[in-house]
Amino acid sequence: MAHAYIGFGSNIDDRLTYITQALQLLLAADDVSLIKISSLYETEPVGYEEQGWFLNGVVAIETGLSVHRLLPLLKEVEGKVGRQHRARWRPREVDLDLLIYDQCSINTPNLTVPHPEMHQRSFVLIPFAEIAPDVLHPILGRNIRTLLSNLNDEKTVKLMEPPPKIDARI
Ligand code: PH2
Ligand code: MG
Ligand code: MG
Repeated sequence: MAHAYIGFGSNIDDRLTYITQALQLLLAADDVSLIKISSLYETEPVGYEEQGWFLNGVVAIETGLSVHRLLPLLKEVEGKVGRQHRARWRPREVDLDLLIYDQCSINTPNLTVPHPEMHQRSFVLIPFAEIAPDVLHPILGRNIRTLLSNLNDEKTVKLMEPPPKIDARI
């Protein structure tokens, strides 16, 4: 069994509903079980800035799926929740990004693991550090807590208040 960490985000319409549906579908899949879900954070958009704020978080799962099966599952869940195709970095109903899969390091045209930008983004590292501060980044050789404390990202990331209750069961 592998441990995988998936970042999720939404910045359109009812963000919480999209995220809840995506987590329910992911966790209902064969060979995927929940370890932990972070709190949700309201985050300022990074990259293309003329868009609404995101809700972001990170989920830790245990899975028997290989990376090459997990990735299509994430895309399938995004589609089922209703993600529309738009240009890169534009608003999205839901985005599921594979951040870390055990200590695997993979670099192919379709897939880069660990996620190439994860260590530069506070909207990823803050929720990640909340649930799994000791996980090592397979390439940088630092744990998530250290990556976060070394990070210089000015973008606002604030805990969602009041904390929503995400029911990850279907
Ligand atoms: N995702 C992006 C680009 N910018 N900004 C925030 N705050 N949260 C995101 O999830 C996000 C982003 C590309 O996937
Ligand atoms: Mg993304
Ligand atoms: Mg993505």
